[in-house]
Amino acid sequence: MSNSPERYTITAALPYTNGPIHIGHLAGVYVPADIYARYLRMQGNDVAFVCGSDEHGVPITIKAKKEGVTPQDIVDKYDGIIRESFKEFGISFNNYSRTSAKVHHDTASEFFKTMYENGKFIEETTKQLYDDKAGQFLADRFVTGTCPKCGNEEAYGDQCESCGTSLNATDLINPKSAITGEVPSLKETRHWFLPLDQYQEWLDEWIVKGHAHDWKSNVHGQVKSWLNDGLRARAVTRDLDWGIPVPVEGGDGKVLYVWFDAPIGYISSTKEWAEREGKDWKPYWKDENTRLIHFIGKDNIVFHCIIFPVMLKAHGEFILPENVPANEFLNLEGKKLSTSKNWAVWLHEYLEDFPHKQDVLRYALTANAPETKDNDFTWKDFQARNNNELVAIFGNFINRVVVLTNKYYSGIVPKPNEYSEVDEQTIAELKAYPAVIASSIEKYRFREAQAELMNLARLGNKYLADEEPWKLIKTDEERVKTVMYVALQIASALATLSEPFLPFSSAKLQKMLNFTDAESKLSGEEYSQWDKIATRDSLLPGGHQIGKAELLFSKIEDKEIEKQLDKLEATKTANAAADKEVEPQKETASFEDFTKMDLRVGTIIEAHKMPKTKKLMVIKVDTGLDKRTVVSGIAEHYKAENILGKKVTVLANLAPRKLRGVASEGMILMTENAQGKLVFVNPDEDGVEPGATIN
Ligand code: B3M
Ligand code: ZN
Repeated sequence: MSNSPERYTITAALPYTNGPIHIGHLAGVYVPADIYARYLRMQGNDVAFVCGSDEHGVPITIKAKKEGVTPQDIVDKYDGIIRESFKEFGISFNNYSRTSAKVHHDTASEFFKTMYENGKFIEETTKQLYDDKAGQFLADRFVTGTCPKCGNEEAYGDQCESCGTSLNATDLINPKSAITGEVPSLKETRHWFLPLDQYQEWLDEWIVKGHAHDWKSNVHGQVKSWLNDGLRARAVTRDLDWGIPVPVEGGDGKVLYVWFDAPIGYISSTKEWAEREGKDWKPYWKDENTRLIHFIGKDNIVFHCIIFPVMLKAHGEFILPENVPANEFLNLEGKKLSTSKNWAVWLHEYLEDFPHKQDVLRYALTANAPETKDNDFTWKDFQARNNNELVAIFGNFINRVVVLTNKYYSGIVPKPNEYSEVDEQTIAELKAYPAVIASSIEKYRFREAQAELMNLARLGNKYLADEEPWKLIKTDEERVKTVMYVALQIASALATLSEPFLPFSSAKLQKMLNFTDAESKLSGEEYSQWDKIATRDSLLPGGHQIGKAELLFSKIEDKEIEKQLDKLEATKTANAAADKEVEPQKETASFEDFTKMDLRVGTIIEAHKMPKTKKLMVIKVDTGLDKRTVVSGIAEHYKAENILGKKVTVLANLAPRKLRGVASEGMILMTENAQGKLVFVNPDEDGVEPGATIN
């Protein structure tokens, strides 16, 4: 911690308002950013933590078209849901704005005009992809094709999400319109280009050389590889009607490219906040001493390390990011999170199933954060993190300390006697934790920082287990006073140091210990809430009254996890059904052909698995004409005893044939469900009797 407070502008990627947010968003961007912002505030720094809804761009218009509503309807709906989710999960933005707000339209237009008037764009008429059938140009997600860099066949017109490369739509191999599926033609249109190539050398100096040691290797490596490929000019305007109109001559019918306007949203959000707080926004974006940090997911690296910095540099009045600690991706139960396939844990749904357990999810996601490589969220791990760490270590320690202090001293912190060697050692370890955790946080290693917090809880747990005050109380009351005093100091340190990671539990614990960090700052103390642990002799002085014990965490039972896994299973089934290729229709059959088939309702009256086969079942069916044997390949899908009495559809006049020596007279009609299970084509309606023909 530097002694004098500093100014930080912390940004978190603006989520697209074309859907709710899920655990991948939290893990990748918002929980790390929040841990960092909360920590810096506790260190006494001046922090502007800003975000907002990203409301322009093709994904919004595609969603609006799909739902038959306007783009504004879509952004209003999801801006509300996302805002609520962030609030529920304690993501402590100083401001959360939205790019459809006037302050943003004004700020982005002004930004563009300044660059335009200073000749920072190349204005050019070029041939762009055009969908003759839809009558519109194809940019961004309106077109897909093969990425020229990595071969991903689902690359978009502006970016390949597989390798992260930023593209011009005309770079795509075998482009296809996402609107009509047609192969696009080329049509002339005029746009404004950001000449990235002119900044190649500067970026090389600033990032490849200048940030080789303090930017994460996954970020530095990607930037280096794009610079090695050579940067090219990128269009920053589009022939679209949803977005910020191009504010210069010739801009009619064109809007700013969403990735030009969105990062400027950080500046607009800061302006909106400063206005509300009666502050000046400019130092947060123009003062060289301000530390600007962008929290993003890896698919946004090119925009935050190349395109936006070039815009800031070209504009000339703004500071540049000090760091861009992008996370990799989080997977769910081994598969990529997917909004379109509903393969996600949606935050609003999580809270319905696990009310008041926001901290548990924050903790589990941080413990498995994809900080340097993609990582996997599993419900079993979520349960284990809660039950084996939060409940069994952190919660258990706090509960013991508070219960025993109430039991022995009616909740009043006892004055300690002489410290033993163990006490001295334990307090020395305690005082080291703020710096240990701070050091990991300041290196953006939040998994490591949180693990150290849990080690502090382990220190407390072990200290109590070793000292056993519940036994000592019978023989050495004076010793117990010291033990409980030391344990209470650890509990108090946990209440403070857990705040960035577990804000809700920290607040509950501070209330239980009857102090809030802010109040606990003795007047004139020249150190932060964070540093008081290492600098003060006593965090909870003897005589301080604590409150009653409340459970901080509760066990998560297996059945709650099963319910989540069942939900995912159902999603898999639904996706399989949606993805299932429908067999093409067979060639036309004449009515005569059809009348030759004699379809009857039958009832299964006997059934047994054919010995020495896996698939075959020998079934006796009452067809209304007779009781006959039919051999059917359903033994892997049904147990004989479960199909007795079932009404089925029988093709009665199929020529008899021998199967493994058993004569089969006819066929029971089956079909296959989405998971590939055979099911009966079944007239299982009341009153349908065997013999009824099926026409
Ligand atoms: N909305 C992409 C995303 O949600 C974009 C981020 C903008 S940050 C300026 O991943
Ligand atoms: Zn690619």
